[in-house]
Amino acid sequence: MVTSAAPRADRFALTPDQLKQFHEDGYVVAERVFTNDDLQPVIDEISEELDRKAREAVAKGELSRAYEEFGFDRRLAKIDRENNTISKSMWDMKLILPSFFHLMTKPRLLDAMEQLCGPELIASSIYRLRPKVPSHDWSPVPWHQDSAYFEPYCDMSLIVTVWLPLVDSTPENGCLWVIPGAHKAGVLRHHPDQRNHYLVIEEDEFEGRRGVPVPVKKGSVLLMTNRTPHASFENKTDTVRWSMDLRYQPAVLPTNAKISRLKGETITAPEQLGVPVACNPPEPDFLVRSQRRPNEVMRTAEEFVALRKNHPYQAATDRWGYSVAKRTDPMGNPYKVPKANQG
Ligand SMILES: O=C(O)CCC(=O)C(=O)O
Repeated sequence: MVTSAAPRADRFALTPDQLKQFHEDGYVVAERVFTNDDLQPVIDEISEELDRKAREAVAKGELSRAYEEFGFDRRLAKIDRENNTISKSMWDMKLILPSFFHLMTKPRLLDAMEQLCGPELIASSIYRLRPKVPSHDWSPVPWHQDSAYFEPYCDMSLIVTVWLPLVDSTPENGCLWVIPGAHKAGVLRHHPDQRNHYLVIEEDEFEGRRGVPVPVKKGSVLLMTNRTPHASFENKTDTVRWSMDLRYQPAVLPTNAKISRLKGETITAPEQLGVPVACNPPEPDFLVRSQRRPNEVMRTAEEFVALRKNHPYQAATDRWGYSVAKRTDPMGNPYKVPKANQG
């Protein structure tokens, strides 16, 4: 007898209005995608890392005390007033934690991603952790489209950004802003900022369209297309705006995930000039949901951590005078390029 898995009772679905807004405006907020229980392991693992870094800094004489009496939303803000290397060392993709994998693969989130990208679903492992501490000059992120960082070949395909706060995000603590409808114009001109850290769109490129703030509560997510211009400004509170951003794409697009290719999917071969190995070659993709090759779905956090740590650097197209190899992190250090790929 053939048995099939029972449908999950808590399957998540974006409503028709939400789907319409996503496609028309380039963004939508989906509420209550995550429970506190979903987010707590991430908060706990980040807090453990922070605790370890704070104690290490105290032992080295780089911090007067560890501020352990403060909770998740305040401790790093207190530390940062004395020592700003700790917050910078947690920014971006520097932390690779098992709980990140569990969050990226939560069934309700993947349900929404499947609605937008289809059933053969890749998590592009371009994930970022952003502890936006108060009054910092590096944590505001200038106007940009995520596609500006990706391969031009993928410009007109859909890669979904999932922006999720680990505390409520508000205009005061630096929530995201978006330009509704501007995703329809394609990829606008970008240039590297003065520190060669971020890419920037000058506001006159928006031809009069104005940005709107998008406050998002903890547990909810902001979904954006890869061409939705967005930015975030200074955190004017005394707490930390912790957030993560994740990305998903259909497997039909270029991907460096180790999966078999199906008929009609993009494959990369030397003779296929112009097809990149992935939409963002410097970082590794993995399969998170699949009907047609379920055995190739990544199942464990250990695999994710190993993939992330061992990914061999793959060059990306440099269309703005801003290649990853030349980029600097918030501390002014070059991004790590594995030795085998240098020079
Ligand atoms: O979290 C932020 O402040 C910026 C996020 C962002 O630029 C992104 O998700 O692409």
